[in-house]
Amino acid sequence: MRTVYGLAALAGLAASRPSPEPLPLEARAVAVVDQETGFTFSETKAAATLSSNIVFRIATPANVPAGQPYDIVLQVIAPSALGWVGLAWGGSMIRNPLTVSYPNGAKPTVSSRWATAHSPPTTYTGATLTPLTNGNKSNGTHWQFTVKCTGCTTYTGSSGQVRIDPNSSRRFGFACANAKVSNPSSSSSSIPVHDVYNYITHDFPAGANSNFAALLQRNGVSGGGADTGNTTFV
Ligand code: HEM
Ligand SMILES: *[C@@H]1O[C@H](CO)[C@@H](O)[C@H](O)[C@H]1NC(C)=O
Ligand SMILES: *[C@@H]1O[C@H](CO)[C@@H](O)[C@H](O)[C@H]1NC(C)=O
Ligand SMILES: *[C@@H]1O[C@H](CO)[C@@H](O)[C@H](O)[C@H]1NC(C)=O
Ligand SMILES: CC(=O)N[C@H]1CO[C@H](CO)[C@@H](O)[C@@H]1O
Repeated sequence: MRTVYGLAALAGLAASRPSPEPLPLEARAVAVVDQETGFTFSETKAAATLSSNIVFRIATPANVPAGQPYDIVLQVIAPSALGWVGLAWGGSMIRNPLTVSYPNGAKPTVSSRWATAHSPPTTYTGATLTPLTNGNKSNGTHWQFTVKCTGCTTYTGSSGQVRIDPNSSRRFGFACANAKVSNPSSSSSSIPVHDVYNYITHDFPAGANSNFAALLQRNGVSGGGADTGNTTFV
């Protein structure tokens, strides 16, 4: 992605003109250090309405070996007005991990789902979501959760095995609804259909953490980089 920008800028110079604006769907590498958990997240904002965003943040271990599965930390901040928000890791609703959450008093509920059609998704056990001891909360305007996910970045999709390359950008789908879920304390609550769905392009490298496993430990969660459970990336 950076190379494409560089070439565009050079082409602009050669023509003695300002370089063109990046394409709207180009991932923007925005790194955010979250003081509460200590993780460096790559952040992408998704428009829920004309005047409000859902903030999606992903932290990855640095130096994931090629081809290896790896855990991530997902942090989401959502406007209180929303009844639920969801992230579709494969960029569409069907046959990829869906991470759905909804407000539940002081602490949001996070739920792993999977859809085989454009109908209510069911529980997906291929991804495990573990809340960190920090970063799950709500106030008058927003609710926020922070979880480790094992299984969000590798899965078997419609056309076989998928592994999100931690060195790349990725197009995700997201969705949200105004209506509240029926049983917010349950991770298997039925959820009403979305009012909005759309796409974001997320840059993974901006969220690389060389001390990923140590940061997990600081936030009360074991595990490390790879799904082997080895803390290779401290
Ligand atoms: C709660 C029950 C749900 C129902 C009944 C439902 C139904 C649908 C339908 C009918 C469409 C096609 C819309 C169109 O063509 O205009 C769609 C698209 C979509 N849905 Fe859902 N959905 C549900 C939950 C979810 C959840 C939890 C997510 C999580 C992110 C999600 C993400 C998407 C996305 C990204 C699209 C657009 C891409 C695609 O068509 O696959 N949906 N949904
Ligand atoms: C990811 O990028 C870094 C820095 O460019 C490189 O050192 C590393 O080998 C890459 N890893 C993979 C798995 O491609
Ligand atoms: C409410 O919570 C959100 C998400 O944690 C935070 O960004 C925002 O600053 C908080 N607002 C106030 C007034 O504390
Ligand atoms: C995990 O760690 C153990 C103990 O250090 C080692 O024997 C094993 O080979 C490691 N596995 C992987 C996949 O790195
Ligand atoms: C499991 C869980 O919810 N852990 C924590 C989430 O974060 C808040 C603080 O932001 C803690 O109070 C919770 O214990």
